[in-house]
Amino acid sequence: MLFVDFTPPAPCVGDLNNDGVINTADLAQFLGQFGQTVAPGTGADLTGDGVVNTADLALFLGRFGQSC
Ligand SMILES: [Ca+2]
Repeated sequence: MLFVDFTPPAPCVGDLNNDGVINTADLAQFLGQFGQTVAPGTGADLTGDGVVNTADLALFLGRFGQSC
């Protein structure tokens, strides 16, 4: 019997340009939004509090270089 996993892929936190890798291209986007107020959870607001700040940067850097 074949089981198919329909679990949706986990959101790739930090992959801002959705190319599957968290790299310098994402960092450029991240820094472009740093300090800005955005809709919670969008763009570089990785923590979902509506502000792109050092908390988001810490999360971003923790995932830097990973693929997903
Ligand atoms: Ca990317």
